[in-house]
Amino acid sequence: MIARGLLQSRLPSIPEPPVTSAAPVVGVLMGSSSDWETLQHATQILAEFGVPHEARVVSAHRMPDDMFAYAEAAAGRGLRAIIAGAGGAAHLPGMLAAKTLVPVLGVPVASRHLQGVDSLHSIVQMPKGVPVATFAIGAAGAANAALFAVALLAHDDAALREQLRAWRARQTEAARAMSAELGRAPG
Ligand code: RP5
Repeated sequence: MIARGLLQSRLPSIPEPPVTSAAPVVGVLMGSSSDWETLQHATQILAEFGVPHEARVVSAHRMPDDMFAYAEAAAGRGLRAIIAGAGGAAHLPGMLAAKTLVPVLGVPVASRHLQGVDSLHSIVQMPKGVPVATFAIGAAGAANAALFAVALLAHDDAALREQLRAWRARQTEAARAMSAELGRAPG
């Protein structure tokens, strides 16, 4: 385990994370604070399940050294998954994956000009050998990446597995209730 002081000295320019746990097991990274509107859907799910996590801005093209330092320290810090969201020519998930064996879950952020199709292609089209598990563009992808991380962690955590099962059951009940709501809709 890398001492926190040492880690901080290796990551000098990463701003204070908006969400943090003393011992995070999931890292939520994004290329810009403008991605937070999307990636907060991941941290909301992780918080709901009580999964210790942290969120940080680590830009692949503006902070490449910080990105590599984060990836190299990830396993030693106890991270079990990294959710990485970026927009445009979105290199962050793939370059993190190139520097760590911790599973990287990529979230394409909707971009201004191509609505995130550029981000999706950049993240999903990893050449053979360094995989990035890629999710849907935008909020749904961020939430699903977090649910996938929960499922990974639930593999050896019976309590978390039960939480996930109950979450799915509530979702099913909410969907079943939708038919009844149709009759009550105005008009
Ligand atoms: C990417 O460029 C970020 O992931 C973000 O989606 C996009 C725009 O960044 P800003 O110009 O808003 O900082 O690196």
